[in-house]
Formats: sequence, structure tokens, C-alpha cells
Amino acid sequence: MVKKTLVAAAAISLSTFALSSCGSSSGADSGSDSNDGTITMGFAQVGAESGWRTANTKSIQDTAKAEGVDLKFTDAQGKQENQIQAIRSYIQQKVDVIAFSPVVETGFDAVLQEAKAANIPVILTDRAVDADPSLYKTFLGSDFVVEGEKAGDWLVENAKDADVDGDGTVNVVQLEGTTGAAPAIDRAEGFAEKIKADDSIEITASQTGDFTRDGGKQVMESFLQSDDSIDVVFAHNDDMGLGAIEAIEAAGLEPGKDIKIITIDAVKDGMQALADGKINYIVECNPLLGPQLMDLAKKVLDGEEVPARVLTDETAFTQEDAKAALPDRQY
Ligand code: GYE
Repeated sequence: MVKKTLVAAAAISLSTFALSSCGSSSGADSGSDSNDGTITMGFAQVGAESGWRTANTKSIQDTAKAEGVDLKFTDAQGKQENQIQAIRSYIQQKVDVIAFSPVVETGFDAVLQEAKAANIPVILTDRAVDADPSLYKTFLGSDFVVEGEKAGDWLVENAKDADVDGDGTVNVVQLEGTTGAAPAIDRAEGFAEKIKADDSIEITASQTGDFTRDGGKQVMESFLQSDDSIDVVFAHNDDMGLGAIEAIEAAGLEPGKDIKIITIDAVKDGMQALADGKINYIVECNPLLGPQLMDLAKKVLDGEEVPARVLTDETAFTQEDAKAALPDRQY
């Protein structure tokens, strides 16, 4: 509810002013030579790996359209080299502003330097980079460490219940996101930190499922083959959790009961599985970043100061919460 209000407020505030270009004629911090009042944004997306990503892409495209932003959009298909190539082409095209969601945290320094040299401001959305912060204007997105912490806190609170086989140890297998990606690194860190509070909780296996349903399914199949004492799955996103559900069911076990499942994102399919009792807890990660992104782009191009870090507002859901929230869920 709070989140929706914020998003609505952002949308209203955007519609109260016309987005204006800050091309060369305005003298602002942009490499664009357009002066017809339209902002041109080059957006380099990660890919289409998950329900979260699909909702994120739609939010950015819909908001750009509604606000009259000329959006140049590319899908890097999960490959950093494609993303770097797309950013270079946006620099060549002299767009007003570049936004992207970095596939991984490292390796973007050179291309960010090139954008800076061309006077084109860069806004990071969703994922962070491990680079000199002066190379980008702001980073809009979730706090992934906090998301991992929320998942860990829930497990600590429900540890007794989660020890499904009652052997005194809560054996957790972790399905990691894309190796080197900020949400995979930070969610693992936040979760590990919180479960330290209970000695009975132990991560017995951890492997990447690349944020995809298929990846989650395959990794879970191999975990199940080598270990019959798994109590809990902690998946870094809903899609991998949904893949794990398929593997658990195929092994003749009941997800949510024989093996507890915790995920992150809260997309519709995940929320449905939560309401159906197949997932036990979901930490929300909000993909609807379009309104805040366009708002930040306008401010940056108007030469306004923007905070170095802009957080999105998020919550978490139990099975009961999911039943209540599902009818209004947009994505
Ligand atoms: O959780 C996952 C997606 O970067 C927050 O990427 C995003 C993550 C999201 O593939 O589903």
C-alpha cells in the first residue's frame, strides 16, 4: 500500500512538469545535440531472465512513453560485453542520458569513463557497480543486503518449524543469482549475517541458478540427488524458487512442507505459489522503477542535485499476506 502510494505520487509529480531536454543549447551536463525539448535516454537492460526483469522493463518503457521520453532500449541477454557495446553506441549517438542495470558489479570503469568524457550523465538502476562513484550521477534501486537480512531473520524466527526432519539442524541450500551480480553478492551476505544468530542453521550447499527458473530447477535436482536432509531452500529470486518447486515435486516431495522455501522478488507467480503454500516467505524487491528513473533523469538534465543513492520502498510477505495482496498485484 505504502509503495503504491509512493509510485502514484512519483507519477503525479512527473506529469506536473514537462520533461525538457538539456541538449547542447541548454548548456547543461549533456552530450546531446538535440534541442527540440525531448529527452533521449539510452537504456541498457540486463536481459529477460525473470518475471522481475519483465516487469522492470515494462515499467521503464511505459513510463518513458507516458512522459514523452525518447527511449533507446537494448537487451544484453545477460552478457556484460553486449551491455558495454550498447552503452558505447549510446555515447556515439549522443543521447542525453544513459541508464543501465549492470549485469555484474565490476568491469564497467572504462565505458563509464568514456561516457563522462562525452559529458553524458549515467544513472544506475536496480544494480550497483563497484567503481568510482564520480563516474555516475546516482544509483536507484533496492538495498539487496537488507533483502537478504529479512530472509535470514524470518528463518531465525521460524527455525524450529524449518527443522523439518527434527534432527536439530536446519540444513539450508542456497540458489544464488548470477555470479558477480550485486543482488547475488549482497543477498547472500545479508542472509549469512542474520542466520549466525542461530547455531542450528547451516548452509550446506550453495550454487548459482543464474536467476532463471530453469537454472533453479537444474541446481535443485542435483542438490536433491546428493542430499536427503535438505530442510530449506533460500533462492535469490522467485523464478529460481519456482524452478526448485518443480524439482522438489518431481522428487516426490511437497514444497513448502517437506522442504521450506524462501525467495526474493514477490512477482505474481511467486506470490501465487506463496498463497498456495508452496513457498513459505517472500521478501519483496520492487521492479517498478520507471517513474523514479524518469524523474531522476529530468532532474540530472536540469542540473539539479540528486542524492547519490535513491532507495525503493519494499516489504515482505507471509502466506496469509500473499492471499490478501494477490488480487491487486500488477506484475
Ligand atoms: O531479483 C531477479 C532479477 O537485479 C533485483 O534480477 C534484480 C534481480 C531480481 O533477475 O529476479
